[in-house]
Amino acid sequence: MPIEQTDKEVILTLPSDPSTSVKVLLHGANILSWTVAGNEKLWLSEGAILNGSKAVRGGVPLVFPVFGKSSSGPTSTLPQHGFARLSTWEFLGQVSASPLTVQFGLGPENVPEVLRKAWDFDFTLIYTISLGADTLETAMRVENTSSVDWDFQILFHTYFHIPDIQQVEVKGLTGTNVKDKVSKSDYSESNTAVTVASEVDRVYENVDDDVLITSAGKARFQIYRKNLADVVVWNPWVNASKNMGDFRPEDGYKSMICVEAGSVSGWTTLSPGQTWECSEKVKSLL
Ligand code: TA6
Repeated sequence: MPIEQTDKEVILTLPSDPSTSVKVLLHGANILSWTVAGNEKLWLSEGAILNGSKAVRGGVPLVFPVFGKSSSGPTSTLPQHGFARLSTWEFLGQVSASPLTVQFGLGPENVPEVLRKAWDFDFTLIYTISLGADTLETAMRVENTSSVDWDFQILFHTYFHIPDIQQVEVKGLTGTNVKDKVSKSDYSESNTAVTVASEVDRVYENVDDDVLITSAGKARFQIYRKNLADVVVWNPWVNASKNMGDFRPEDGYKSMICVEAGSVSGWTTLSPGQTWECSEKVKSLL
């Protein structure tokens, strides 16, 4: 069955290779798993809470309408990373067989009341997920269905599974401006590859090149982005991992890296009736 649906999840399985699949939790429309020929490509915490009571720690959490915490404006009363990952999305069905593609939808009626009141605008999100032989494409269509302008940020908060964080390099970021949340500084990335040997929490702004993740010198993931100018790189390392109750095992930071495609360094304004689209396509190379 290419598409299986339960009351909590939707599972896509390639007819040509049943060991290539994607599992989506309706809570947050959070991709929990992406396998290619039986190999898991995403990292999901063993302590992830999947009962809808909080955001999922791992896979591909969705960030909308705000990245991080906003100190002012309509999103300032929302929790970190907004409400998209805290809401139960509607499964809208299959839209194509090849590539195997499904859609999920979110509107104010799906958002928990306290969050809807905190950001009280009308909107529609249509989230499209496509599974190829060695690719996963995620796309979002954002529509302002209200009578006033509103601003948003958006990001796919992807947790990639990698064998050993100390062998990872992230390429394609050279020369871009960095907002470094650990050193609390801004600078231009001078390294030809970003490596991780301590906590890393950086927003790379207006990244022109395609991003490549390598492991032990071998290309592992190629990331293609449309309308997602920014790339966030995050690894919590030892202490932050310990301090997150749902980040397990505590040394799980050794097996993951978040490389997140987003439009987060500024704000996008939508007028009534206006739509905006973005997409990220990840090709698994190993
Ligand atoms: O994307 C990086 C980041 O903003 C980090 O600052 C860290 O907070 C991470 O997201 C996880 O955030 P969460 O709200 O999921 O614990």
